[in-house]
Amino acid sequence: MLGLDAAGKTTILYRLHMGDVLSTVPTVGFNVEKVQYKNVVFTVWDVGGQEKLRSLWKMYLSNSDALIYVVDSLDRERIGDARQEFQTIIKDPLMANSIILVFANKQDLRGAMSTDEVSEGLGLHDLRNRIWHIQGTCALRGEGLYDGLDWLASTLKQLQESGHATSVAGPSI
Ligand code: G3D
Ligand code: MG
Repeated sequence: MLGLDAAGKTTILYRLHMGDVLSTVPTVGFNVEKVQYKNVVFTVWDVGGQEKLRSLWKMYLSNSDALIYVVDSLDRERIGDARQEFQTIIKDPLMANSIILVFANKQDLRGAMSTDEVSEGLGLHDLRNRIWHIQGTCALRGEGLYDGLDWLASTLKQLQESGHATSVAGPSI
């Protein structure tokens, strides 16, 4: 799970009570949580805002079958920055086969970009040969989070059943 600073990643992690928290690794600058929801074990990397740490995101990407990218839908000024980061991440060869879930967060706030505007802002519609989904969320109230994860879980299940190569054996991302 990635996204610009203050997009809502930590709030989302906190809101997700996806069954048991399997492990928590508190580390300076970022949190790593393993949580299980349905058929999927999520390893959630909540990367902090420090530039130096953010540039290490490549390390986190190996073995991920899905990317959750979180956007602050109110922050029209930084949607360009979000687009740049998002496009860099998904174009990395390590991410070539990963499916993409975008949380257009902070939908509760007046003036927030719609999911269509966020899709436009990130350039989602221009992606070729990628499986993606955008979900409006309000992390504060926990709204939309499980809808997004349901999409992730069922899409990964379908891909695995159809023999699509996933980077990890078994139902995990
Ligand atoms: P980050 O981990 O991506 O950096 P945080 O982001 O989870 O720390 O969230 C940044 C701020 O946005 C927090 O406010 C948090 O409460 C708020 N926030 C997160 N999700 C939502 C949402 O869906 N709606 C609204 N209105 N606010 C949200 P503070 O004031 O604690 O810094
Ligand atoms: Mg955070």
